Amino acid sequence: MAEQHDIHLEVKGMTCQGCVNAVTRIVQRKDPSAQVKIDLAAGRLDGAAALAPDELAKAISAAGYEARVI
Ligand SMILES: [Cu+2]
Repeated sequence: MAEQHDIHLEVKGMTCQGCVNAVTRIVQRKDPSAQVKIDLAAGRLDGAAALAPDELAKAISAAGYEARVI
């Protein structure tokens, strides 16, 4: 079984629910079993995934958002 990592990211550039859905899809494409909770107002993503947090931040940033591990 894949190791789960706690994920805590700051994500800048999300302005609406569509952005939240897009970021959620990016995470789930990388790891379909990932648990993700996004706080749009706070610009925060918390959850758990089999990927390293910085790998997820890179994938999200590649889609045009500004993500960093916090
Ligand atoms: Cu949006």
